[in-house]
Amino acid sequence: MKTRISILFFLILFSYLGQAQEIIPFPNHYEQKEGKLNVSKIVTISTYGEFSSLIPEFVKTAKRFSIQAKEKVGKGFIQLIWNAAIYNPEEYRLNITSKAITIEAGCANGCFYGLQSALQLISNAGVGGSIPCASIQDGPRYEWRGLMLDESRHFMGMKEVKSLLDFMALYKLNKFHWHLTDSQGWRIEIKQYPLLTSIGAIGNLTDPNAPAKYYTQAEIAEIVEYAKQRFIEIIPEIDMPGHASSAAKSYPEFSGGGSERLPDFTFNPGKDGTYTFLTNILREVMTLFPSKYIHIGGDEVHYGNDKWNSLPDIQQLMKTHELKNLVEVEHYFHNRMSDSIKSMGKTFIGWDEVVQANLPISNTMVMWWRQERPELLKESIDKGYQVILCPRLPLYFDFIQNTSHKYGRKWSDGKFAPIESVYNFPGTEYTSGISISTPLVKGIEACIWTERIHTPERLQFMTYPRLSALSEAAWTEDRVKNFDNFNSRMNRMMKIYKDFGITFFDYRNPDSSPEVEGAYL
Ligand code: TNX
Repeated sequence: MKTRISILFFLILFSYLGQAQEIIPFPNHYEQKEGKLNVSKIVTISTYGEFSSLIPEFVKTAKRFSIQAKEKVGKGFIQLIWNAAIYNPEEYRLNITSKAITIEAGCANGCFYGLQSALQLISNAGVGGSIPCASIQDGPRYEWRGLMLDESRHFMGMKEVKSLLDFMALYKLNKFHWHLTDSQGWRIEIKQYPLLTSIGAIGNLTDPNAPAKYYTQAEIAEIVEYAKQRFIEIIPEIDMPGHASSAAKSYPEFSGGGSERLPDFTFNPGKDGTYTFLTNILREVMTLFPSKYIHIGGDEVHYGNDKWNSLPDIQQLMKTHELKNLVEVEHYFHNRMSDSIKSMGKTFIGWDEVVQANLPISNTMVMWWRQERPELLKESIDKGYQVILCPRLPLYFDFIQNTSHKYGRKWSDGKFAPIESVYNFPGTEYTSGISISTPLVKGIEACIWTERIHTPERLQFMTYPRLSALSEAAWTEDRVKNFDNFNSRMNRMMKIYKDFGITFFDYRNPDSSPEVEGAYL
């Protein structure tokens, strides 16, 4: 079978010239050899058996260029070869000889990553250019290489999400954590509870009366499939029991009230009906997302649970279960939700507030976000929880990336999140004294909170190029990482951004890319 197909969008930009080894994230073993491989206009990919069904899956919409896929081994310019001896599903070996590029992997994921590297090399060289012969042996430093997007505070929509997924695929990032609910808007259709979207999806942080914006279940399914083709797993987050105003105002019978500043901020942990309501929601959510994980937030409940002190249901709950204070009520809530998640066969993920809730070790993952509280990271590891590192500094992309920027966040001491600190993560600055080289630390994740990001343009400005630095932090071992070398590889990456109309911050020439205005100061 010989099909004319076209390749994953941006990778083949034959007009650019550059150094062949300009791969981002940089491979973990790269050895240059004698000789070179010339790149001509037609690139064929050949494979057979295990990987043959893979090609049409990911080789999709063309930009400027098309390739030919052949189902015959040994014939293509790029040859995909299944190698059962490569156990890590994400690992690949890539060999460039003067005749061809071979990619060996034991799994489709590794093959996909090998292709990403090969296609970067080819596009860097350009038609008529050449790639130095080399041998690459590569696999990720972390198995969890994540990006989170908050679509509640400001809804970004399908086009932006797909574009993020495309760049995640280029960067070998593999977990998209989707913050779909929060006080400012409920963004996922739940058929059993239609008011969640007919009421709860109205508004955003800038305009509480903005027309309802949310994803239908059909749209969610489309995005999940789009991600799957790029070897990205989507982990939905339904935040509870705080950050819940949009749901609590849709179904006030489950509201646990709020504070003066944050009305209806919580669900009511004192009512059995609340657990049924939330479990039914999660059950529907789980049918849409094949991931074994579900994130239930759990953060910042104390911001708006004053009302719990006076709600009779909660006072009764405290008596019955001998709960001494509101934190214990919170923990009780987490345990009940954890039970229900476990009974549905999924793993519970929560923000680092859940560390002290006594949740089952085997079924809980913690996201450490409070960089000023390293003791919570230590406690998570000591207790045996699996952990993802996503400390605000330097991994929250709503923090500014340059001193001249005004609209994003800064920490109280003036610290923010420049690209270099993302690149150097985990390093030791934020995790000093804590042994993070344990298998319990599954990986790292950057979070894009959108209180101060109200348009796709600003979303991109805050994301790029820090996402490229994140990818290298997540994929590449310390012994190979080098910020100066990364900087030189960014020249080409910025051309890719330009070519695809991405608004990015040119961190080496700040004046050339002024800050895209934020929602408010
Ligand atoms: C903290 S991270 C939050 C979010 C905000 C973010 C802004 C976390 C678990 N909670 O609700 O959007 O800071 O940087």
